[in-house]
Amino acid sequence: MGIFSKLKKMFGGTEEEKEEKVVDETLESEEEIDDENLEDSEVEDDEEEITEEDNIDEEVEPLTEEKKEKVKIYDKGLSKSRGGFVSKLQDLTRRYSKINEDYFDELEEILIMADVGVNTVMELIEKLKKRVNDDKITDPEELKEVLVDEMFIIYVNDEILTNKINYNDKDISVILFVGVNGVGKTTTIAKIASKLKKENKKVMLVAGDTFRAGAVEQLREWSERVGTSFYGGNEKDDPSSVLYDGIVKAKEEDCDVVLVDTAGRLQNKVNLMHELEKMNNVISKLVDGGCCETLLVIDATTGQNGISQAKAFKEITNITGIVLTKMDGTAKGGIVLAIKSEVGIPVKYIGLGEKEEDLVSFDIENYIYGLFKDMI
Ligand SMILES: Nc1nc2c(ncn2[C@@H]2O[C@H](COP(=O)(O)OP(=O)(O)OP(=O)(O)O)[C@@H](O)[C@H]2O)c(=O)[nH]1
Ligand SMILES: [Mg+2]
Repeated sequence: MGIFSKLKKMFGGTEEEKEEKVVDETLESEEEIDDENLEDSEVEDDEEEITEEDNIDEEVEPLTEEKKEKVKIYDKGLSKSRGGFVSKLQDLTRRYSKINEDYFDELEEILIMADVGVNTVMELIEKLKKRVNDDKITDPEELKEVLVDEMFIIYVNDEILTNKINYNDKDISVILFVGVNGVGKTTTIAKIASKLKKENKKVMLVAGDTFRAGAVEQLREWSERVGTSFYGGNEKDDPSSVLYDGIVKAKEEDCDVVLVDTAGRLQNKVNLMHELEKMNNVISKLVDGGCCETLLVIDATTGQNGISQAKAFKEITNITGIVLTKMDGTAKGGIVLAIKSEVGIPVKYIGLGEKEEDLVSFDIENYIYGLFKDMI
């Protein structure tokens, strides 16, 4: 069974549909089950049949309420991409009755337009051509699932890309948020602060963006709304000295986590590099183990531009994770694959809307399912 079919089984449909599916598939795979047997059998029995022998990895675990909620958020946040990128793929399948060179040319174009990234698209097309050849696939309908599976494989690709945030277990956890103007740094900090508060963590927000007028005030307002501690100097203060005082205050207040907003400008790479270096030195001086995460925020609607920002930031500082915001605002949907293959930094959070609960930890299975659920 393909990876996508497994995801569909895991996330898809209502509980009743799932139970029916289990029965159907058991019938297909276990010829010895006769009708009488099936009528009497409970779903639990069927699952036992399925997990026997080679089918052990096809067991479907019921989703917890929390996971169901997550599936819904991905579902809603990716609806634009389903209507754009994914519906183009569906249309392509409808228009071709046989796979040929023209089909691959069009497929290539659709994937490139969907922000998948040129190198990734080339890699994907090559793999698909090989699969078509090896498995003698002629029907585009049949290739759809292979395509989704190969996308998944590209993301997972031998490495374990963790979405876990590293917290400092020896000392206070300091997380820096970097990224260019308007990508969603400040709102992301507020959303994460609110999540941490719900986990009973004591949080301090530090306004390290002393450059843009109003930025300090904006973060102060968020801290009041969310109910966290706050430290901000005055506009035009040196961000590193604000950070120093902020961490000292956070320690005095016995905070668990410090979330640091930074100025979003990249006009001068050398300046920014020095500023981030200085901030990291301040953190290392005050905190055992130093900065535990530097999260780069990028706006999914900016496509290739976002990828270029990630590459540039990666050169000037040690980015440990990416927050991909505004995924709900793009119809393209493929940027996650470009980040994986062209940047190689794990996406740790994804923004699928403006509300606090719309920022969720990134999960490739939810993402692939949310995109392609209607296609296969
Ligand atoms: N639809 C949508 N909007 C988002 C998301 N994340 C952030 N935004 C919006 O993006 C806008 C900019 O967000 P900010 O947090 O102010 O961005 P910033 O990076 O701090 O901007 P500067 O401080 O100017 O550099 C706000 O209107 C947010 O509500 C998301 O996941 N989806
Ligand atoms: Mg901001």
